[in-house]
Amino acid sequence: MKVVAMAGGTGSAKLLRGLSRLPVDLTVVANVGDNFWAYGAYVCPDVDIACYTLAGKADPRGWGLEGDTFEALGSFASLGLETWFRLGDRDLAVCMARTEMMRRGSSLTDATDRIRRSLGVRCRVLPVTDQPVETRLETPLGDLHLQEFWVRERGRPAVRKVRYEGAARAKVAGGVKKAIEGADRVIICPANPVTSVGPMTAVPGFIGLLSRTEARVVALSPMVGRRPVSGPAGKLLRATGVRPDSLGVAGAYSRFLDALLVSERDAPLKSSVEELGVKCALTDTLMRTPGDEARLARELVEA
Ligand code: FO1
Repeated sequence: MKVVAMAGGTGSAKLLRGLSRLPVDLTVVANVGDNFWAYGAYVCPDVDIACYTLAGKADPRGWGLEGDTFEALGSFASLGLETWFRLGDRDLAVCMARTEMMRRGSSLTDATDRIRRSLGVRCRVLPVTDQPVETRLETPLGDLHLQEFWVRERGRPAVRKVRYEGAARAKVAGGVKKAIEGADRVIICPANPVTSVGPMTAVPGFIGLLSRTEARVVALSPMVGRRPVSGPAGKLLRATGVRPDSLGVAGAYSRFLDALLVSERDAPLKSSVEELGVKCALTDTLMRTPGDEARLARELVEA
């Protein structure tokens, strides 16, 4: 079975680990909206956490490499740079290698492929597009990059508006188009609908691909009640006028979604989700152990 997993950050990475243990042909399509320039290097957090997790090298905190050191960061600080973005030394090396490959003419897709192979990752990891797309938030502190909002400002500023800069000029990467067209299942990981899935569906043609594919499109909701399992999804769903719960997620994805796995605590939402034409299955959606990751991966493939 050919499975395409659309992935964002931490929650997605856990599910990818579960999916990678199933006997399926897995392709990961990663968000690029939170890509960020730091210390002269092009950082691609969602591409990287997918690769690090699938290589068994991710730090349990949800970003970066396990056991990494922060010597370069100390040097940047003593040189007077702001160091709120804590990029580890080996992580910095990966990002610098990517920057160098791209400076010499590689696409982000090709650079990602070299990186995932060097880490020993067997499945394909594809950035959704090779053009820059940047999630930017309008706040009382001004127009902020997602990393400035989430890491520097700790997600505190009010958010008035979210936009995906560059998305209108971007193109779905060729490998992504082929993977979705040839898939049996497209799985939307429990990613932030606004900052992880939104930048992908904002790329012209992506929603058409999801709507037209013969693959079943299934998602695992990142919300339990009105709270996200992690990250700022609740606040950002509200800012974009979407109900901050699984019904809101179903509505946001209803144009292309066949089934949604929802927390059993949200059983009262089931009939409203199904009125949107989306099959709703109830389960324990939290991933505390590798057993949970594998169970949810299986349930999604079978949904
Ligand atoms: N998240 C943090 O909360 N603090 C950090 O200092 C931080 C550094 C960092 C470095 C590299 C990287 O790939 C990700 C990093 N993240 C950090 C995670 C990142 O901000 C977001 O969680 C993702 O962009 C969301 O997908």
